[in-house]
Amino acid sequence: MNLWPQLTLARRASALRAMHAQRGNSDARGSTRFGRVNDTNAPVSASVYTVEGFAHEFLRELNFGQGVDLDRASVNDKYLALSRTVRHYLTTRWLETLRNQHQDQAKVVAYLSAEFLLGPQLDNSMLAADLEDIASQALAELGVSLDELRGAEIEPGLGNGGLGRLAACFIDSLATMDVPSIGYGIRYEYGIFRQTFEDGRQVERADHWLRLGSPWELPHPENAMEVSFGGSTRRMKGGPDGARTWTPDWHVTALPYNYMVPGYRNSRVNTLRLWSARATREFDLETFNSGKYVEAVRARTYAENISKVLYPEDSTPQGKELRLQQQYFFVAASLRDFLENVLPEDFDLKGLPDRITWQLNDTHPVIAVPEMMRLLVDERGWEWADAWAVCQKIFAYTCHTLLPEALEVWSIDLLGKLLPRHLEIIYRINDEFLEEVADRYPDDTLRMRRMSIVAEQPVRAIHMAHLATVASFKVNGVAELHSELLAKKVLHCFAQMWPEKFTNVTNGVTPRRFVRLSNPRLSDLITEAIGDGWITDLDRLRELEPLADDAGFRLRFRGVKAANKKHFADVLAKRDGIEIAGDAMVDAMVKRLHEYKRQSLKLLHIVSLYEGIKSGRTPLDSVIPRTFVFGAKAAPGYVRAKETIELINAVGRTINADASLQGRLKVAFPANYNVTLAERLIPASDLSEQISLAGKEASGTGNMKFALNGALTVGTDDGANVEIRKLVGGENFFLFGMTEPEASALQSSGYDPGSFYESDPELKAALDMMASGVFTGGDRGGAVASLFASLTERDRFMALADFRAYMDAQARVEAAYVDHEAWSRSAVLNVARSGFFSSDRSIQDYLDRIWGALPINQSS
Ligand code: NBG
Repeated sequence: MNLWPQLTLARRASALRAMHAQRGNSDARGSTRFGRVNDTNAPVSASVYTVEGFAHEFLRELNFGQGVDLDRASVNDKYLALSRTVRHYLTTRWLETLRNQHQDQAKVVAYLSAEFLLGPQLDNSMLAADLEDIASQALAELGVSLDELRGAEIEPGLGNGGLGRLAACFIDSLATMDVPSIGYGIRYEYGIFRQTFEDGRQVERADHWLRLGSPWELPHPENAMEVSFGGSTRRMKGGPDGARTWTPDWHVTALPYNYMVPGYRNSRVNTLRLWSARATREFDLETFNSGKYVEAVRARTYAENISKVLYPEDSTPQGKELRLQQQYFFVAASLRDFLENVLPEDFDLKGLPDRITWQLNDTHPVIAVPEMMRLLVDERGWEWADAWAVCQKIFAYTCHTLLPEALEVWSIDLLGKLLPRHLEIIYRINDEFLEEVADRYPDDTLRMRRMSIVAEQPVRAIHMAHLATVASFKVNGVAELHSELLAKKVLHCFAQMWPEKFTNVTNGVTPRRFVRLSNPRLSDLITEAIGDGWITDLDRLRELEPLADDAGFRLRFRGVKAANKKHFADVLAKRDGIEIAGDAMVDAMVKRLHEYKRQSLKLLHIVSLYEGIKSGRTPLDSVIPRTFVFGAKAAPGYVRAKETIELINAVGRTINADASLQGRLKVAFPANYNVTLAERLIPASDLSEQISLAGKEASGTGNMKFALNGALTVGTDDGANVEIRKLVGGENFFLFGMTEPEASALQSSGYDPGSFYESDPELKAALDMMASGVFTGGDRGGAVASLFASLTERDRFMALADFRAYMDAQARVEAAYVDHEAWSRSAVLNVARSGFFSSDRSIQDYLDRIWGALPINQSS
C-alpha cells in the first residue's frame, strides 16, 4: 500500500486539530458531549469525532505507540493502535467522571468480585463511544479491515461462567445508569483455561491473554498497596477494647490496573480496578543482599503466584490455600484503596455508610468483613462496638448458589496460619452473634450450632456464608425461586431471625453486549420498528408485541435468524473446522459442565433419537433436522464432568459420521466456549436448553440471553426459568420435569434411578446403546461404564426421573417447530417480553432494595 492516504489524512487531521485548538476546543461533539474542559486539567483536548480525526489518531498510535508505519504494521500492531485510539475517545469522559466523583463525594457502590468475565472490549468500547461508523470508515479509507482487527482481540477470560459474566454486565449497567461505582477484582495473568479436545477428551491449556499486549488497562504503580500474611498477634497495650497487634511474616505488593467501564453513550466512564501481585522490593533486596539469588527469585515467584491463575472452578470451591490468599489479597488492597485514595484525607469514617456499600459477590470477598474490623479497631483505634456498628451498615451479600458443597468453608488451621488476626476477629464476631441468638432463642442449642459461623464438623472451619449473612445489612438471592429457597433452606434460621435482611434481585444481562452488539441484524429490525430507546430501556421491547401478529415482520424476523445461522455456521467452519447445515434447527446447550445442569440428560435425548432411527422405531423423514450445539468447560479436577464431555464428543463423532442419517442430526461441540463464541451462537439459536434439576440452578443468565434473542426455551421450573416462563407465557416456553418440591419429595422418599431405567423402554434402550460401546469403538469401560453406573445407580440430579417428561417436551418442540409462522410468533414474543431481564433492571432493584444510592446524572 502506498503512503499517500496516510499522509494526507494525517495532514488533514492535524489541520483540523489546529483549528479546534484555535477555537478553544469547541468542536461540536467535543463540547456538548464533554462540557467544559478546564485547560489546567488533562486531557487538554477531546478527540475529534470525524473520520479524518479518527484516522489521524489511529496513525499516531501506530507510529508513536507501536513504532511502526502502516505499511509494516502487523495485525496485532493495528489492533493495539485501534484499541488505544478508541480508548482516547473515552478518556475525556473518564477523567471528568473521576473529577466529578472526587468533587461530589457521592455515595459509591463498590462491587467486590473475584471474577469479571469481561469478554472482548473493542466493540463494546466503540459502541459506548459512538465510534462504530467513524472507525470503520476511517479504517476502510486506510485499507485496514476492521473485522480482521476484531479477530485479533484475545478476550480477558477473568471468570468461570455466570457469576463472573454477571459482574461484567452489572458494571456495564452501573455506568450506563450513571451510578457512581467502582469494580474491584483480580488481574489474573492466566484467565480461565483454554479448552482443547484430544480424542474427544478435554485438555486444558494456559490462557496467556496478556501475551500480545493489553491496550485496555492502565497500571498505577504509585497506588500500589502492601498486603500482609501470616505471623502472630499479641495484646495491644493501651489499645481500645478488642484491639490487638498483628505482626505478619510476609508481604506482597498489590499493583492496581485500571480499566474503563464506559456507560452507553452517556457522560460516565466508571473504573474497574484489578490487582496484580508483585514481590515487595524490601523482601527482594534483603535476599539479594545476602547473595541468595535463587531464593530471591523463588520468593518473587511465590508472591506473584497470587494473581497468576484464575481458579477454574464453578460452583464448587477448591479448598486451596492459594485461593484464600487471592481473596484476602484483592479485598485488603481494595478496602485500603478506597479509604486512602477515594475518600478525602480528613474523612470521618463514622460517615462511611453514607459513602459506600461494599457489594460482596458471593462469599469470595467476605474476608473483607474482618479486614474492615481490623482496620477500624487495630489500626484506627476504634472501640469494637463502634466498628461493628459501622461494618453492619456497609456490606451487602449476594449469594449465587444452592449447592451445599459450593458454600465456602475455610479450615481454622488454614485461616489461623494465613490470617491469624482475622481468625480472632471472626471468633469474636461469632461469640457476640451467638449471644444474640441465645437471647432470641433461649436453650435452642441445635439452632445455635446450625447458625454458628464456626462449624465444628467435619473439621473446625469458618462458614463464610454465615459470616457474610451476619455482617451484611442485606442478603439477596439471584432469582425469585432462589431467594425463596435461600430463606427457606440454606439460610433458613437466619431468615427467621432477620426476615427484613433477605431480599431478591433477579439477575439480568446487558442488552448492549448481548443484543445490540452481538445481534446487529435483530437490533436493526427492532430499532426500525420501535426506535432505539430499547437499548437503555429494555422494557420498551414490549412495543414489539403487536408485531408478533404481523406476517411481514415475522418474515423479516426469520430472515434475521437465518442470516445469523449462516454467520454462525461460517464462524464454526473457520474457528473449529466444524461444518453444520445452515438451515437446521439450532438447539443450544451452553454452560459450565456440571452434573446438576444435566448435560447428561441432553445426551440421553440425542442418543434416544438416534436409537429410534437406527432401530426403525422412528422413520428418518419424521426427524426434524437439528444441530445440537454444546459449549462447556469442565473443572480440570471434576472427573465425571470430563467423562461427560468425552461421551458427548463420542456420540457426536458417531452421529456426524453416520451417512444413513442424511445429515438430519448433527452434534457440534466447539472447544473453548467463551464470551466471543456466545455472541455468535446465541443470535443463531432456535432452542435454548435450560434443563437443570429444579432447585439447583440459582438463576442462570444464558437462559435470559437466548430468550432476548428470540430462542424458545425448553426448561425446568428452576432459577430464572420460572420468571422467563411467567413473562413470555407458558405457550411460548416448553416446560417439563419435576418442580422443586416434587424433586425434594422424591429424593427424601428414597429415589431409585434403576426403577426408571427398567420401566421406560426408550430410556433403557438409549442407556443400553451407550453402554454397548457403539459410540466408543466398542469400548464399554472408562467413561461409558462410569456414566452408566452413575446414572442408573445414584443419579444425584435425577436425570432419569425427568427423562420421560423431557422427551415429551422435545416432541412438543418438534411439533411446534414445523409451524414456522407459529414458532416465529412465539420467538418474537420471547423478545418482546424479555425486557425485564436487562441488567439495568437488576441494578435498579439493587438501588431500590439494597444500596439506596441514587444515580447522579452528570449530563443534566
Ligand atoms: C452462579 C449460578 C448461576 C447464576 C450465576 C450468577 C456460581 C457460584 N453461581 O445460576 O450457578 O446465574 O451464579 O448469579 O457460580
